[in-house]
Amino acid sequence: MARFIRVMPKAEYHVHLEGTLEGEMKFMLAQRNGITLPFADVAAMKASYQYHDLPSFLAIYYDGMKVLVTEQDFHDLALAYLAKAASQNVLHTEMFFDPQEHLKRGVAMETVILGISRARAEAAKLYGISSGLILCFVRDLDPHTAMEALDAALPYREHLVGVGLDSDEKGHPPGKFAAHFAKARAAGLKVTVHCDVNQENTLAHIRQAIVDLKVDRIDHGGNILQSPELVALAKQRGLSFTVCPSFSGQVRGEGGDIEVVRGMLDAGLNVTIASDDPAYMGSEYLTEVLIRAQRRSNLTKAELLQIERNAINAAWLGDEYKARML
Ligand code: ES4
Ligand code: ZN
Repeated sequence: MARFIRVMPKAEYHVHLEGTLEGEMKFMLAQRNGITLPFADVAAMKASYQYHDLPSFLAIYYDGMKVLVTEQDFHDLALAYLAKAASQNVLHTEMFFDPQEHLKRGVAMETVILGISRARAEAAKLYGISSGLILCFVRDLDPHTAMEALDAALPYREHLVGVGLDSDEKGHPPGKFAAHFAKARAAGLKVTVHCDVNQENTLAHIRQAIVDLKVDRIDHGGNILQSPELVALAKQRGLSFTVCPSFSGQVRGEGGDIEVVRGMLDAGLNVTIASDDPAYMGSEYLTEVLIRAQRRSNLTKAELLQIERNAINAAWLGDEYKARML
């Protein structure tokens, strides 16, 4: 079964590029940029990756990304992830990034986007992997800075496929960003939002996302199983869900996404599986995450193929391109 998962063609839509920053690269970039990390070595740093909830994870994740400064840094980060994904037979990936965190530190939007895009072009040539880029609004920062990030990115519109909404969900419903999503849509971008499992008011957030914002995808979203009405609506819309069993497995013990994969599949939802923040989750990339999900939910080979078919179908690419991949 593990071999089947390893060789199966795959696609990934829920991976935060800053969450693919491996300890070794963090040390290398810190040295290159003259930044001192408060750890003796990579092992000590990795040992500090202890989380008990989403905020305690996010604090470590945001602190870690401070070593990303130059265009070359963003290039190296993206190329390393794309090489790893391609080595696992990921044919296509759409990657999140959190520009507000970089703008805040004085790193220009151009530096971030052009570095990542240079890596995307190289990876397409070197490894045959295609990719898209999704600008995430950091929902617990001032919404005004999210609008500034969008405005700064729009001159680079052709480098993006969509916008997302991530970070700490508590007290920050998707509806708070309605104007941001409307502006992104007007520019032809797709929309997805994180509605993480077992956060506060998750069902209300899912309803806002589907009914009010008419999102194109939902990230996580497993609490939808509590509402047959919303399940029916999601199916009617053909919405896909990006479920991250590894992240939830590590942050909340046995709770979270790993618990909902079987139920979501049985409910007939378009489930896709993704790695979220692999460098912070024991370096579990898509193959390892699928192996974890397979074991926990007793997924059959047919179901695994269905999950990856769902993923290919959910790509924010033209139909002609998708037909070639299938
Ligand atoms: C994130 Cl809400 C959330 N979950 C996992 N990784 C993240 N990176 C930024 N926001
Ligand atoms: Zn995420």
